Formats: sequence, C-alpha cells, structure tokens
Amino acid sequence: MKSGLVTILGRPNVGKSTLINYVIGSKISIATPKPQTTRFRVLGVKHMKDAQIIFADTPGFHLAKSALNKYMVNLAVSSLEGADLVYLLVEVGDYLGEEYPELFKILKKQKAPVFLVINKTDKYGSEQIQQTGEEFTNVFKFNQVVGISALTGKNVQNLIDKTIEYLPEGPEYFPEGQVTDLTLELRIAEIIREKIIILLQEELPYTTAVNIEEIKERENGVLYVNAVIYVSRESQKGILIGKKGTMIKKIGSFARFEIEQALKKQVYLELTVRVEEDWPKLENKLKKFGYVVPK
Ligand SMILES: Nc1nc2c(ncn2[C@@H]2O[C@H](COP(=O)(O)OP(=O)(O)OP(=O)(O)O)[C@@H](O)[C@H]2O)c(=O)[nH]1
Ligand SMILES: [Mg+2]
Repeated sequence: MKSGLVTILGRPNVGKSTLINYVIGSKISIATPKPQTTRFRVLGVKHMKDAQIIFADTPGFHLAKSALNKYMVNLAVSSLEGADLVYLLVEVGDYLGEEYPELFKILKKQKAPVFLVINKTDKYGSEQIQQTGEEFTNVFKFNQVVGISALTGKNVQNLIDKTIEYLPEGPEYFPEGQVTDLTLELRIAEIIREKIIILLQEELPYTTAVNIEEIKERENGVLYVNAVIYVSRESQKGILIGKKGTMIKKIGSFARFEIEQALKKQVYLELTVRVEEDWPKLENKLKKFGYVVPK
C-alpha cells in the first residue's frame, strides 16, 4: 500500500480546484472563472486498490496584501507541511512573472519532490504547451513534467500513475467512503459562496463571506439551514439582494439545488445579507469566518 499527501500549489485561476474535483470524482472544492476563489485548504481523498492519495487544494498564490490575501497565501504555504509530493500547477501560456520568484524560493526550502503540472492543454497546441514547459524547467529542477486538462481529464490518469510512484509505503489514512475533510457547514457555505461568485462575477469584488448560523434536521426530514452572507460595504448589500430580491432568490435556489444534490436530502435554505464593514482588511474579523491558518 502506498499513501501520502500531495499539495497543489499555484497562481489563482490555474485550475487547482478543478483538478482536485476531477480526480476525486465529486465537487468538493468550489471552482469559478474568477481568480482567488479558494479560501480554505480542502483535502480530497482518492481511494485506490493499492494506494490512497490525499490531495490538498490551496488558495491561489498571489502578492496582494490585505489581511484576507495574506491569510490565503500563508495558508497555501503552510499546506506544504507534511507534503510527500508537491504539484506546481501552471496553465499553458503562463510565464515567469510576478509571483513565481517568490514561489520558487518557497519550493526550494522544502524537501518534497515537485512536479510541474501544465494545465488547460485542451485550449492550446503542442508548441505552446512545450514553450510553457521550457519557461519553467529552465529555472527549476522538477522531478516530473506533466501536461493535463483538469476540465476534460486528459492525461490525468498518467499524472496519478506518476504520483503513486513517488509516494512512500504507508497506511490508509482515511476510511473507505470519506472523500474530504470539509464539515457539512463548510461544504454548504462554500456552495453558496460559489453561486454568489458565479452570478455576480463582475459586480462584486472579493468581499463576500458566508457563515452558517444554524443548521438542523427537522422532524419531516428536511434540513433547515440559516446562512448569512457578509459583505464589506452597505452599497454591496443592494447588489446581492437585487431588484425586489431577485438576485438573492436566484442565489438561494441555485445553491439549494446543488446542496440537495450533494446531500441527497431536501433542504430549506434561508439567506440573510449583513454588512461587516471592511472585513477583508481586519484580522480579527477573518476568524469569524474560519479564515485562520491551522497551527
Ligand atoms: N479550458 C480549461 N479551463 C480550465 C481547466 N481547468 C480549470 N479551468 C477553468 O479555469 C477557471 C479556474 O478554475 P479553478 O479550478 O477555480 O482555479 P483555481 O486554481 O482553483 O483558482 P483559485 O481558487 O482562485 O486559486 C475555471 O473557469 C475553470 O473551469 C482546463 O483544464 N481547461
Ligand atoms: Mg481554487
């Protein structure tokens, strides 16, 4: 039996969450077209006959400096702890700008082998894929270079096979059937946040957080969920609620549909919008939403 932790690091929007969802075969980590979607370290467990791979999805590595941004990057970096293997996920067309020098410094300081995983190969020709590979292999010694498409699944099996080769002998860390470490509350909160990002991409900055205030199973078997959406300015409240409440209703029904599918039970979802002035800049407010790097 081989087993171990594979930490997926990379710039925002390169497809880290899409990859973990594809590999696990169910949506455990939200993924959207907007950069800086992931805010938690989400574990995804892949059970196989002779191996168990635990993947850690992480927030995109970037250089912005608000309290929320710093938390996200610290969390990504701290997720290297205990890793048996690291994927540096890039997308075709990526070049060595901005955050990469910093990322390479961090990768050099840790001991686990590193794969360069070039994603979104479905969108490009082989010449561009090769160019992207060279851009990165010229400056860092990767143990393997693998091109994939996390969206279509192209070459992902090859990536898994190579991954297993690099993992140590070890036990099954998670029991059969458990595919993630996310709590029910967090899974639900994240689905709601995903719908907000998808429905309001252009209109809202990165300033919504979702907190489950109450969750209980009613006698009739319906799961009652009371979720609060926090925004950082009064003016954003109206955007979220929409004319005559149309937007919040849409968010609610999209989210409920997906939560019901995921949990296979009927859900009553109540959404409230509250203003928590400037919360992304304030460290003490981040704690309230669970945005803390675990010790
Ligand atoms: N064409 C194509 N699009 C992809 C692929 N993988 C991911 N995407 C798209 O890229 C966008 C970002 O995907 P995510 O999985 O959210 O990216 P991420 O790296 O987790 O982003 P952050 O959480 O913001 O760091 C989404 O619109 C995905 O559908 C791929 O292989 N091909
Ligand atoms: Mg993500």
